[in-house]
Amino acid sequence: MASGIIFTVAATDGRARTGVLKTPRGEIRTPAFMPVGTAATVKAMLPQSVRATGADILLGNTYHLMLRPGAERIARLGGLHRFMNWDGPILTDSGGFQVMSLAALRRLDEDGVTFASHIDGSRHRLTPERSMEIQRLLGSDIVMAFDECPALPAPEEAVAASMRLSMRWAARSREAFGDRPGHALFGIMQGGVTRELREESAAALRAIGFDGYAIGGLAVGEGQAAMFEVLDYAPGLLPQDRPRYLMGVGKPDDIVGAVARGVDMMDCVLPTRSGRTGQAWTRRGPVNLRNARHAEDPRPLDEACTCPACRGYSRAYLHHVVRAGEMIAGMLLTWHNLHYFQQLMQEMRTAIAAGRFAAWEAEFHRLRAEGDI
Ligand code: PRF
Ligand code: ZN
Repeated sequence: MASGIIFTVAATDGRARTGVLKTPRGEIRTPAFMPVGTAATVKAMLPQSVRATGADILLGNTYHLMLRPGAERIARLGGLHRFMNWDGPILTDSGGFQVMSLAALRRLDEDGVTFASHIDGSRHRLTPERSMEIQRLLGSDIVMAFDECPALPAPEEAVAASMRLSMRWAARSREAFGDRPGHALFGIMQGGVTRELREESAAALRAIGFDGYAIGGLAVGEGQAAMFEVLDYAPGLLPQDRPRYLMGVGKPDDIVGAVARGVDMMDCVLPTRSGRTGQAWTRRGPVNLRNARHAEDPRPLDEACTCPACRGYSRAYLHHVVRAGEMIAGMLLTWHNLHYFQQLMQEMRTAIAAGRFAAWEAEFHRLRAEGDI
């Protein structure tokens, strides 16, 4: 695979790693947090503002974009980067996971999945080949293999059958993706919380060969302790010299625990989605700006934060605009949350490079235990 996307691990500290993933559209510093831009927008943010929070790469979704406005239309308009005015790297998820969580009337077979749109009920079909085609039409820099994933808990035989189907789809994804210089294809490990199934999945993916490897099928109902148990061994089943991406994770303490266990990339709707419901994330944990205790508080959300919400506004103002349902509430809190998540990633990259990740992690947990003050 001469993908033209090069991953370099610059330093390790315990199992944690820091490095850089070089793409023709720019460098991704790892560990990386990818803001979610599902519908060709990181909701409530301009692309240059997302960049200003420190994001190197965005995530887009095959499922949403194929339904609206359509992959062929985006291709005719010059591709997803031009369409949404983001010129940095974009990773696109492959659609299977979103079909299973969002679509109605899903019918899964060996070849793919037929489903009804959650937007207008129209019928659609996704296969590994069509998912690769859509992600090519979008112009995605990092393409995800087509997979599926059961919600947990699920019977082990169901998890095994689903994982094996995803591995057959991974081979078809690899074949359909072909050789595309400057673009990467990532395989996705499945197997639930069963070690033997994770081992079987990792071996299947390594035999196919990918530019990077995702850990899928976690944060789907198993809880943090069970997820960390899998992350205690799963990254070690994947090639050392390739990026490892934990899909759909998570809360700040999930992210820190994943990085400590050898994960290089993550994405989650949490900072953007919760910002639109009045929830802020800080060094001291979650803060609900709706709460009446903020009504006359002249202090910033976090006195140590340099984002526009914390620089220019009081908790009292944020409380007011959240309660009044003003659009600026979602804008300011999304900005703050993305800034905090990127700050967290930068602190971890610096700590790993300096060989003091364990001390940094202890301080992270100490501040969080103090709570919002
Ligand atoms: N597969 C894909 N996308 C995903 C997941 C997965 O398992 C998850 C699981 N947390 C989130 N997004 N393709
Ligand atoms: Zn802030």
